[in-house]
Amino acid sequence: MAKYKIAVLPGDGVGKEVIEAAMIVLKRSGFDAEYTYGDIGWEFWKNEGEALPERTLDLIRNSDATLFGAITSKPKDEAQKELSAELQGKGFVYFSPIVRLRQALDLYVNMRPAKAYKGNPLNYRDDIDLVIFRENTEGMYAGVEFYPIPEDLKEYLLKNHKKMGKFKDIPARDIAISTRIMTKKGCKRIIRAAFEFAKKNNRRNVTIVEKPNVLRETGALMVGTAREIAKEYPEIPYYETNIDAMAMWLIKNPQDYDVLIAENLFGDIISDEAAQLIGGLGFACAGNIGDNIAVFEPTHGSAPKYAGLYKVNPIATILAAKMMVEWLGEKEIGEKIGKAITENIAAEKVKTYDMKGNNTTLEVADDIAKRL
Ligand code: GGG
Repeated sequence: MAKYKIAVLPGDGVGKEVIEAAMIVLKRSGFDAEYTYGDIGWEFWKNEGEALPERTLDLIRNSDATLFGAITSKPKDEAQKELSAELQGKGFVYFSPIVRLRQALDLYVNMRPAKAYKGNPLNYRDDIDLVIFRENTEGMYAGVEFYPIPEDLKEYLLKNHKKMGKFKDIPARDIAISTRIMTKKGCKRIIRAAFEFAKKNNRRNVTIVEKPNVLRETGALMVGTAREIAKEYPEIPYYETNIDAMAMWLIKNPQDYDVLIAENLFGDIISDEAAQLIGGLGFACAGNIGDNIAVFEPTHGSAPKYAGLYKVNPIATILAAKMMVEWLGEKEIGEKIGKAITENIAAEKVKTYDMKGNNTTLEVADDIAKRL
């Protein structure tokens, strides 16, 4: 019997291709696993009215870890039109499967490393090595939104919040509200995870990225909680930065930062910015991690225009596979994969179009696998 049970969710578009590539590397790496493929993505929405079927959630729950490719996601109205004729009008509503997956399985950490691999001509600098801990279940992506807003909500806000006064003459039907819901528990666990990671891995510093001078309540909760927890790790230098300043510092001196903690939306934005500093989305991976369940993925989407062309860079997904084996405790195998990736990049021979190469997704994977 294999040591690990791994769920594999290729998803849509190039998701299928990058997963095929990562599997070449995983199977050659000595990682002892049995793989079960699961359903997620657009075809399941169209045919079943559910892009993330319950059977897939069960597969993830019953596996040691999951490797996920990419999904196509469309706005609600567009999604509705593409639902198969027999499911139309039956009350099916489209939800982003990736957001639902994170929330349904309570995968509260979204860990996004941005490490510059030596010799990558796409690096902004060669000395960038930071890890973003993005809160993954609440904040601006909690999903509590209104448009139009209910009359009684408008009334309540007019009565209870003086800042609402300026909207009093605008009809409720013309007002949209998105909430940024943050809880003490949610703040505590993402901050704790970041400090524990920093401690275990001898990282240089931890920075909380927020905006408490404007987002006075939610921002204060996050920063206040970070200050409390930071006191338990006096050996780790702790900093606070506003999100807008962080966007600038990441360009000015990214090498000075190490572990960053951010709310869901802020973390989403700075992790794409950080990805660009180390070669773009072809090098950006993420671990969605809860207490016992974890799903690893490239951060890029399904890139429909490239689907079927075997053109996109598989390194982000191979890095996701590396993160997965390391999370499972297989440090040596992870290091071996990391070394093979470093060699492939430094050789500058077998590379995809984003690196000004002509090789296919699978040729890059083969080259990395041969170096293991
Ligand atoms: N591998 C990550 C992925 O597939 N991302 C696509 C995505 O996040 N789409 C936006 C959404 O589903 O809300």
